[in-house]
Amino acid sequence: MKMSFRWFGEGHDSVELWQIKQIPGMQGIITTLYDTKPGDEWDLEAIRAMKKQVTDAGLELLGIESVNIHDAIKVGSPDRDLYIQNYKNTIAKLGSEGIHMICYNFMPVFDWTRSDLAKPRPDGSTVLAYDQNKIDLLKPSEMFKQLESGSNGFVLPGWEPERMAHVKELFALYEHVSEDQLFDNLVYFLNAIMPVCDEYNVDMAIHIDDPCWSVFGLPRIITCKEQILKLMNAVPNPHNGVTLCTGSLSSDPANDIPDIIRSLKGRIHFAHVRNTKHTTKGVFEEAAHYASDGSLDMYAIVKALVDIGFEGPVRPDHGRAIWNEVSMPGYGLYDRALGSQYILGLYDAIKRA
Ligand SMILES: [Mn+2]
Repeated sequence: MKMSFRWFGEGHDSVELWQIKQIPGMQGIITTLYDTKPGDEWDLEAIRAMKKQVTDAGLELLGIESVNIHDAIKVGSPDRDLYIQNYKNTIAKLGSEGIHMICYNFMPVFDWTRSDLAKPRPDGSTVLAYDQNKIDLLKPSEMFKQLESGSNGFVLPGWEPERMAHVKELFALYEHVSEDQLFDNLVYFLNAIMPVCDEYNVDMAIHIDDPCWSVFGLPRIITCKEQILKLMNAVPNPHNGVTLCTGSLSSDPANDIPDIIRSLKGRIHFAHVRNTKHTTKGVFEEAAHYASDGSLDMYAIVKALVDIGFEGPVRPDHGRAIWNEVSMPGYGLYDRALGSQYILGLYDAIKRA
């Protein structure tokens, strides 16, 4: 596996590339062009500048998270082919610049949902947390306000204010979209882009829905082993793959993560490896990567990735806020650096055993 770090780009991130470079074993960066809107075709010069910035820092640009999908594609409206063409052009440009992995998600309206961005833990650290009971009391617009006020001044990915200004219209768009229709629209999209992925050798890696059940009545489809395999079989091209996010999958404790990893040999193109702690159904919080701090068997997860021969990028995903660091919630330097070392320690020991 190649250890990587998500970086939001200059002006969007409290962490700098030189700091990331000093983390032992850190090979590369996962980033995106934050000034592009879903549906836009990416500019070639901007892609080159982004890549140069990363390589000048002695790091490799290991993939994009994310090239976001326009709602027309998710809803399946008549203008979707225009946005799919833009997406294909972006894939071609990324591939021609040596960038071969694109993470994306197919969740309606919200990329991810949390009820708390800074839940205190007994040791004084704070973490992102989810409590379905709290979410049930909120309207989507209230949740957005809550997240925005807790974001430490950063724009949270997937929660851009321009987008949230239209949250009512977005909900109306999805009013008549069933889970089956959403799934069919995803398959339509993937079938349309696979020839370009073949030509430029670009792996598409869909992120697991977070949390992996319906929130605010919106359809959710990438939630469990059965659904993931259904998508892999519907579009059997190996460029149609997964971002295996252990944190998102673990939101439903019924998901046996090592088993899911083993069922996806050759189809995992990117891994988010982190730990969560569960209390009751629908209630969880993010934990330190160290296995005993949460509910996941981190050894079994890394072992399964090694056993299926996974060699793609992995990132520690989120971290706790520790040592008074102020950052975008979940995306500080310190705890993600610690987490990367724990994952690499497990990886080295498993490889040598
Ligand atoms: Mn993730």
